Amino acid sequence: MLIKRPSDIASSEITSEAVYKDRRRFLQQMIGLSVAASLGGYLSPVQAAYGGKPLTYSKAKEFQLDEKLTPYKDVTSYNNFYEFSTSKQAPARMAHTLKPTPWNISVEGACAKPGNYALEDLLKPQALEERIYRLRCVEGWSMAIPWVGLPLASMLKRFEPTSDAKYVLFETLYDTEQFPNQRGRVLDWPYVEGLTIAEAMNPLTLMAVGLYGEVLPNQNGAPMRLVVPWKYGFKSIKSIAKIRFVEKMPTSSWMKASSREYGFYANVNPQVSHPRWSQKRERRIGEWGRRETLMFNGYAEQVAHLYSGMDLKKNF
Ligand SMILES: Nc1nc2c(c(=O)[nH]1)N[C@H]1C(S)=C(S)[C@@H](COP(=O)(O)O)O[C@H]1N2
Ligand SMILES: [Mo]
Repeated sequence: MLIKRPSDIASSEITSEAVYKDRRRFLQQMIGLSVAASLGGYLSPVQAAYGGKPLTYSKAKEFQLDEKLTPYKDVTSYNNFYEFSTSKQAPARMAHTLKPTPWNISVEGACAKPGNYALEDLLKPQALEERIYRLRCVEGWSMAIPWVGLPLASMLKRFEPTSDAKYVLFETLYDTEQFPNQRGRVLDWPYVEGLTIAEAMNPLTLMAVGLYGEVLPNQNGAPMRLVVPWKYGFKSIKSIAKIRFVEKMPTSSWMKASSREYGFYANVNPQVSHPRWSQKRERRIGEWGRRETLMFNGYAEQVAHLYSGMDLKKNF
């Protein structure tokens, strides 16, 4: 059981605001200590709570980041989630209409094990890990976020994709009761994204179910969202209800909205401008000034080989 129900939570885990703040400081110190003490690829399981339901996970040693984390408050109150609103402040206020439990994921297309899966069953045998990733929005801001999730590859492998599976398509839930802005036409709903099978299977690609040690807040894409850290933020689709293995390159919602501005690959690239603005610099949320944007958002070592010989200006 990964996600604790309220009845499973011992009263000792329910803390007052003051205790919680102290504990937060304490946990940050503990995390620092255990990083120093670790020898293996993973550190021992940690449980932390920042306000939501706590998750049990291990810190993935390879995927830490020597940068200040974006404060929890900013991560959970400055969001892009057009199913609620195009305002970045609104999702945190509105996202209570989303009901992330129970949640089913429909798996379709070129695989041996299609079906309708309960999220719980997909997570049960898997060990969650914490990875700190940069998230770079195409609009020019960024964050550093401690996600909790599992490698997308380990989730996809159990569906046994066939050799026809050249791409993976993802869809957000379509439900105008839970997502009121799906009644409007700001995008062609449901939100669709896609990856090549090699991108999906790359060890960096994460299926996140939490952040800051707790179950994903609704506004961050509960109960399950993609995190593809070398691509612009819009590739990291939230509240996924469908996964389909396909032979042809999917057309994403943003490609449909403006194919001139948003391509399939959407790799972070300071050398390739958006038609309306430069991508050379970014503003880290919660900090002053601007920093240089890094090629592939700083993950070139892990992913540049996926695009060798490709014209990145054409394949933006
Ligand atoms: N379904 C869905 N997924 C989405 C979006 C959205 O509007 N709807 N916005 C994207 C964009 S543009 C960004 S930058 C990130 C923001 O994630 P965050 O709010 O957790 O920081 O989510 C991405 N995933
Ligand atoms: Mo974004």
